[in-house]
Amino acid sequence: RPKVFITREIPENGIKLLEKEFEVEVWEEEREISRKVLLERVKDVDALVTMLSEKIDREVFENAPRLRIVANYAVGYDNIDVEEATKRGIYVTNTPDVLTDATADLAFALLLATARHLVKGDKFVRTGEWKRKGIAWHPKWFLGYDVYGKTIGIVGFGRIGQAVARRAKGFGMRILYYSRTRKPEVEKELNAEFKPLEELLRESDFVVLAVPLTKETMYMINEERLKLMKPTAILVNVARGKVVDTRALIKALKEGWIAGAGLDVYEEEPYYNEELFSLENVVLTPHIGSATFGAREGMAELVARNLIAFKRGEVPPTLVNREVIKIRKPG
Ligand code: 8YV
Repeated sequence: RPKVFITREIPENGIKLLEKEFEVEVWEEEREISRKVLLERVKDVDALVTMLSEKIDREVFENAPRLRIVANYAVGYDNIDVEEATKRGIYVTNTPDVLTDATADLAFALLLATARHLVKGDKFVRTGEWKRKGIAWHPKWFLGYDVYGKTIGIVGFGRIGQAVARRAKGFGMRILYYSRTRKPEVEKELNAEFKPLEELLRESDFVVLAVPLTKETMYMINEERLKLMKPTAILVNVARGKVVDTRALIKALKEGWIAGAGLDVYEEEPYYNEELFSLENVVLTPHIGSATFGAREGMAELVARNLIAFKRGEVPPTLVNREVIKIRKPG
């Protein structure tokens, strides 16, 4: 039986499916696998299930002469050198769809939490600050930004961007979007207007980033673009940290070019930045966009379905590099 190595403990449902067809090995430690150990462990594997925290590049491929398929346990695959994989006839798959709603929910949670000072309010209650003050309420306390009926600008209008728009519709929002390609059918369905990025930034009360990390989107939100945003606007990032120039963002938050930010992703992860953490107008989560029971199980099942399809000589359902089929047939 072919051997698959899984670099993290993924939900049981995926492992069970894989065990029917593969010899399965799982890295069970809580800590990430080190580069050195990864290079060692891939030596005799036919398939690999990887996480965003692992760089899967030429060196990994060179150490894995039997490797035929890499199934990323994520929708984004900026951790994988897909071009190099394709050249070598290695299949690469990801986990779209199953995590779309979970990620869009988190984007909205960050949007609401930032706009309405949820975290600051929670701290105020639980630390006893409220009681110490001895005042039941004050009309000027914790004033936040209205959400209902405001304008949302969604940067990246793929599955997750569109799912954010669906939620925004329920909030009576005007929906603007920017994307590489215009999507006329969805524009109609969601009542969304396409805008060039600069215009979107100028007009939006909330800007949500939902683009993949590519050469084009790297540091897309820089100082110049942050300056275009409204001083009352809130930026939400559930995409990748490197889509935003963090130094410029901190400046923008400190100097009031924008009102706040809700971030789930960072330039490096794990992330630590005292300057950012000292700001009260940010809400921070540790890259948990897809961290729901349902999404994680869906991801595990999809990873397994991709590997099993490949083993049976079928095209994996969520293959990223279709060009690879010309180089090597699945199986
Ligand atoms: C990852 C993500 O799945 O899917 C993505 O692209 O960013 C997350 O949902 C998670 O970090 C595990 O790799």
